[in-house]
Amino acid sequence: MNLTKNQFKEDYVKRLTLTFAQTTTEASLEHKYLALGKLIRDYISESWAETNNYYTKKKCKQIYYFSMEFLLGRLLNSYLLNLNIRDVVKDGLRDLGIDLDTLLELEPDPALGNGGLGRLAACFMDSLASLGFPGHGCGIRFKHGLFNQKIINGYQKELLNNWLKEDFLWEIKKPEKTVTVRFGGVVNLVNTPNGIEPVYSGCEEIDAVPYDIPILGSNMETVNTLRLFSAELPEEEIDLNGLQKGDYQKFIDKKFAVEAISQILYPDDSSFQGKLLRLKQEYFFVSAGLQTILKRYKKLKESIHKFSDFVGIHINDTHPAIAVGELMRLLLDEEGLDWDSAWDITVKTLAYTNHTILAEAMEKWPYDMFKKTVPRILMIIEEIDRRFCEEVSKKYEEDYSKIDSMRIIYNGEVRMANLAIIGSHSINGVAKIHTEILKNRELHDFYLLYPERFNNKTNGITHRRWLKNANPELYKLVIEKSGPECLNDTNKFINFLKYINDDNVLQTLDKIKFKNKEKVVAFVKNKYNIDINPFSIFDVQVKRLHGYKRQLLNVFNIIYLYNQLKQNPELDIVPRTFFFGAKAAPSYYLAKNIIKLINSVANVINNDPDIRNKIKVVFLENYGVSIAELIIPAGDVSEQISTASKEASGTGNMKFMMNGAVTLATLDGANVEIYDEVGDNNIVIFGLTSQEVMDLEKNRTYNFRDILNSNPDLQKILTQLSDGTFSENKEEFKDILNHIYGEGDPYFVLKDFSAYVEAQNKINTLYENRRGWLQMCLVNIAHSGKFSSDNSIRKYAEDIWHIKEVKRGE
Ligand code: CR6
Repeated sequence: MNLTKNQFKEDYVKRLTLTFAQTTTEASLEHKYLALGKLIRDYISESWAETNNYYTKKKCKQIYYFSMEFLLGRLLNSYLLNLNIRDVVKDGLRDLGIDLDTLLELEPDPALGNGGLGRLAACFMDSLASLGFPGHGCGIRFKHGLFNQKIINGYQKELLNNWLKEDFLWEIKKPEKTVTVRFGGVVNLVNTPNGIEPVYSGCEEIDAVPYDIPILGSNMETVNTLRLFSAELPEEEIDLNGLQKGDYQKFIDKKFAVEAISQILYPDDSSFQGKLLRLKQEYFFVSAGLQTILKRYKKLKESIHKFSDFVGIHINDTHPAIAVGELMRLLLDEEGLDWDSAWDITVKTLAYTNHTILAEAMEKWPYDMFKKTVPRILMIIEEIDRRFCEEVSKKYEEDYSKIDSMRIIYNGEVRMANLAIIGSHSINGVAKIHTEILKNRELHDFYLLYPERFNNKTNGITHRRWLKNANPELYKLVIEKSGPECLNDTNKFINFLKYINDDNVLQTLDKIKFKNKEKVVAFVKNKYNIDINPFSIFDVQVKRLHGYKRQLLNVFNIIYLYNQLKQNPELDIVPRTFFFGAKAAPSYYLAKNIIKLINSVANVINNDPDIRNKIKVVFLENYGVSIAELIIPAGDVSEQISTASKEASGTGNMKFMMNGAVTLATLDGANVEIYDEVGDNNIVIFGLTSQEVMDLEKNRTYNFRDILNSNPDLQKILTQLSDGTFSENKEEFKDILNHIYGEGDPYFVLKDFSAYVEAQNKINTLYENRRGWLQMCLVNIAHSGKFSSDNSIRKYAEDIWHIKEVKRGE
């Protein structure tokens, strides 16, 4: 956008005065921030309306990305960067005596997601708009996002997230676009002159009110929409007469029950609890989204049979898989299509991404709960299932085990992954190895049945947020050295390799990293009063806390190091700071126990004079997008140490790589592709391979005691978990001990321990060679462009959605 400093200043002062009747000297910081936000919103609004009109006028095929989670992060800085007015705004505000960075800190960070899956959806939104693709998001406007984590005495406490306490600047409520979503009741199929029609009785009807957030592309032209639905009680039910008659309590109960649907995000990442409210949430936003899309489609005046030529709907994991049933319902019941036509449209419209192979994450709803909640959808799914079984039995005759493994309704449960697969034309995994495991193992039967539907789309991250926004100096260096062609094509980051032997560039890299580390040093001092050494290796593991991600392996190595230093305080090691950031699902006891262990170990190590500050351990509270933006640019070592085969892709691995960290990893998820890119010399790989893990699991031959018996270091560590070293309460770490002794070390922490220690030693050696280390960082940055979500989105667009970039001028 073209904006001069003077124009901006004029606009800003006017906005502040009009909104708050104040001058820049009188206004509070909050008002200064709000005025800036409102002004930027004005700047965006025109393009937003134009984009929508253009899509409709040109009848562009539009994609709707249905996702339970969108972990957007703060938006103001992204908007400024994408409008290309950040510098002008910063200078203009400075003239007015206002510091932009201070205002940016005032923005709430909307935490409408748990982890990688939600953040991926946000990166995809950014890439869609920046590349000029007509692609929007559809989800839930949770009143309370993911809980805020507070660490008290080393334990995680969950506090209610209240991101909507103040008005959220970027959303626009669209009450006129409200649709009704129906739950429960009884449905009878009745013969009418128009054919068989469902007749509902005793249903609960809920308003789905849309709130739109503009997704502004860096092309400064496209503004797509993220539509989040909020559950409200229909107005006609607010019967004031009733209230006067004393039905007040009933009214309150009802309002509470309805609003509960969009009240709170379930705090589970890669795990599933069959909670009724969750099923309602899923149906709620899927039904609202599909109804809205159909309404919009009607305006095009095209035949319903051509629906999939104009609309693509993406199912992000199984959470929106109920879309298969709901789209069928709309086409059959509302549009009056016959089954075969409706089914054809449904399959052509829908596409599904699988994000995990973990059995505990698979959504399977109890049949009775499903029937009670969405009776008409169940009827339809039963018919889909019946037809599917009929089709498959023709092919496999009496092979019931095959049919049983694939059918939707089985053993009293409705299996959502099976529904998504049967109802979609495309099924993709999120990294090469993950897709291979799906094809060859987890979904093998489906792969044999529908080989053409399966494809891989490796995840990506938007370099605009994770480099340009989070690490502006590094971004500037990369662009300056690798050429302006990088601006539109991150694959050209590879040009940066030319500087591998350029000492000036290497020194600059070093300086940038050091500055980023100093920011973290100041943050940690200010927040936790811990002194850390900016010259130490910043070794970072930030992600959700989960057994398979093996934060425990990391802690065991720290304890091992501690023991070594205690034995020999003179030991010459490269100083290290170990950072952790992780939220645990509130009912995941093992994960919470690991958080307690990290904090207890930190407490002992950080305060032990024998250690002489050679190692420090820092737990960063309330890890989310904003903390990620601080710590990732400062990382030297990126810990990606999941049990091979369990991490579908990972995306933190890509963010660290792009910011010049060296990856310490197992060959899991997208680590494999990072390894393929940078080669053996620029990554440190250790541990069991996926195949080895899967073989051990299959043969049940792993016995952790074999490892323990032959490793005195490990024996000592496990003993220390109950001998008072880290907690006076000897029972403190019982969940962890039970995980090893009771469950038999299911994630192979002990098995991979020695290899991990060795890998960490290798990191020390590599780090000591400064020039060599900086060269590794440079190689990683140069190859990271491959993992931009722009690349992922281009592939989704071409292979799955069949959409083209839209240039409004043409
Ligand atoms: N937990 C995967 O575990 C992947 C993201 C996004 C996850 C992770 O490896 O990078 O999805 N899976 O594809 C689920 O949420 C089910 C995740 O974030």
